[in-house]
Order: sequence, then C-alpha cells, then structure tokens
Amino acid sequence: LPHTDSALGAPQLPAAVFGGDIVAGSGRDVRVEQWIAPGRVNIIGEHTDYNDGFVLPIALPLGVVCGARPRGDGLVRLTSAQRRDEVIELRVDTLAAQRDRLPRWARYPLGVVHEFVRGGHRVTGVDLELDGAVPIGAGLSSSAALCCAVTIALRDLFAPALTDRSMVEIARAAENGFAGVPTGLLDQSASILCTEGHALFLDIRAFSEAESAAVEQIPFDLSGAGLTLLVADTGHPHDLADGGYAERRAQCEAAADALSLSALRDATSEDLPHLSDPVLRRRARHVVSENARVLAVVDRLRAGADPRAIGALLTASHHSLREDFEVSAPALDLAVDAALDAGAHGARMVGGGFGGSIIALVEDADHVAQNIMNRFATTGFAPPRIFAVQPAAGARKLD
Ligand code: GAF
Repeated sequence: LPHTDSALGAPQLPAAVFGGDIVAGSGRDVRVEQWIAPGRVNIIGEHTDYNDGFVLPIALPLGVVCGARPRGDGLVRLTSAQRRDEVIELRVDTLAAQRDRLPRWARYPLGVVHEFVRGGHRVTGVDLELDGAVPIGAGLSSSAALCCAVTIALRDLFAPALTDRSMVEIARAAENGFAGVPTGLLDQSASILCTEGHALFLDIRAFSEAESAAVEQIPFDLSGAGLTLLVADTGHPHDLADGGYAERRAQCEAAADALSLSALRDATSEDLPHLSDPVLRRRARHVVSENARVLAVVDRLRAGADPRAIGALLTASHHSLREDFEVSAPALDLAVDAALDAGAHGARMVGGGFGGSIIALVEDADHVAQNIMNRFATTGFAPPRIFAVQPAAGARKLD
C-alpha cells in the first residue's frame, strides 16, 4: 500500500489510476467514474459506538478510490490495485451463495453490492476498480473506507435517492454481515459524514433513530492554533475479527443486561457498584467515563476554546482504554508515553485497539515524532509510520 515512510508529512492520495478510459458497451460508451471515501481517526469516544454513545471522529486525507462503471449483463467484475493478480467476476444475483469462496478482502466490496440487492435496488451489473491508500491493520478504518467508497459509487449509479444515513447503514451491514466483522457505526459514519476542517460529533443512538438532529460538524482548526495532530501507526497490527473486539462487545451487553439497561449509554457512575463482576464493572466504567469525556471535549470545542484544552481528556481516554477496557498494547502505550514525554498536550490510542495507531496533539511535531521513533528503536520495535493530519472531507465523487 502506498504510504509515507518519512517521519512527517501527510501522505498523498494515490494518483488517479482508473480515470478516463472509454469502453464500448451495448450501444453507448460508458466512462469509468471515480469516488473516494476516507479513513478516520477518532478524536475521542472509543468503544462507545456499540453502546449507543458519543463519538467525535475526523476524516483522514487518505482514502480508498473506487472506479465504477455500470454494466447491463448482471455481472460484477472486481479488481484492486493492491491485488493485481486477482480478477473476480460473479453474477450479482449469486453473491450470497458464493460468499464463503471469496477471498477475505473481496467480501467488503461485494458485501456492499449484496446489500444494495438485498435492499431492493436494481443493480444491473458493475465494474469496480479499487485503489486504497489507507494502511491496512493500522486502526485507521481501511475496511470502512473501502465499503463506503463502493457504497457511494453504487448510490450514484443505481440508487440516487439514498440518504447519508442509509449509506452508512449499508456500508456497516456489508461489514457486519457479508464480511463478518462486528463493528459499530463509528467508522462508516466518519467516512460518509465528515467534512473538511471539522470534527463530527455524533450521538449514535439519535443517529440510529433519526439522522438530522444527531449530526454536528464542529470546527476543528488545529493549524490556526499552532498545533499539529500526529498519527503514529505502530505497525503492530490490529484485527477486528480476532475475537478481542467481539468479547468487549459481549461484556458491554452483559453489563447493560445486569443493570437492566438497553445499553451502557444509559449507565451512570452510581450504577457501577451494582455490577458485582469486576471485569464488567471496569468495562462499564470506561464507557460511562468515555461518554462524559466526549461531551466535555465537545463543550470546549463548541465554546471555541483553545484546542490545547482537550489534551488532558485525550490522555485520560487512553488510560481508561488501557486500564478499564484493556484494549491497549505495549506498542500503543510506548508511543503514547513517548509523545507525552516529548511535550504532547494529549495522546491516545485510536480505534478498536490491541495494535494499530495513536494520535498525539502537539506543538513541535518534529520533536515528538523523533522521540517516538527513538523510543521504538531503543525498545527494538520496527519504526512506526508517523504523519500529520488535518480534518479532511468525507466520501465524495472525484471530478
Ligand atoms: C473499531 C470499530 F469498527 C468501531 O465501530 C468502534 O467500535 C471502534 O473500533 C472503537 O471505538 O474501529
């Protein structure tokens, strides 16, 4: 996958690789058009989405490009710049039956096609040509970016009336069902709904019930405040399908059940002593405290406070994910500690955890990046990939 190896500098989107060619179809020429959907980092609100809680992601300037061209013969033909030796061609109406024979990566885009068909949309056939620039296994939502890029392309080609919320639901259903990965709504919402220069404040419960009131775009201008948001991909892979994520979800459901609540979103700190199982109590404490931290960050940003004021809440989030939710990992803790020791205002792991990336809110990006690199070298870990990001745009058609 293309990404930067330098210590700093935002990775560039790949050059357009599919644009422009004209294919003779049945009676008319159909141009390949392109759509892009970004990966994300979550500023705060981790493991809250499947508890009906609050999240605050930004889109990354890194995405998956989907070239798409409608066909009339009922076939879907799938290629990927990252899998040049594989061309997958199937009938749209046999996708479900073929699912188990498909390579894992192909289940994400084909799961989206399957969801369109299942939703009653008439997909007459399509060529899909993918090119991804979001590092895989880095906790930066490469799979959601992939699903969302295909979703927005199919929306424009076959179902133009679909709302943003329906697109989020389709992308999530493809990932949960066809691809078999039990995510919440955070990643797909971020990829579809984020806007440039803003953090997306989402109340997941309200969004699941009705789109409009639940989405708030909050200006998030770090460079104007002289700050940089660093992302450090530790290179220690994270995999949502490896069991730890599903176990955390089950523990949260068990804690909500034990408190007779429909979701931990409704729990308060007074409820926690009523959980006799210490593991469930810790899991619930993370969710309760993390939701409160999201709201505190949102309050500060809405009030136009200096973004430095959110740093301590980011670090508190990391501690809660490490101690109470137990989803951090040695490489994540090392990167967070190295960033804080070098003067970061706040730092935390992002995404599902067990590996992947951290973010750090910093003044002196070079100094902090260098300290993380040094600490990894001293510990014998392979060098992390570190880059600076600004809030980028969500999924869209490319010109
Ligand atoms: C992963 C999941 F896909 C999200 O839904 C979310 O639960 C996140 O982990 C943790 O906040 O990215």
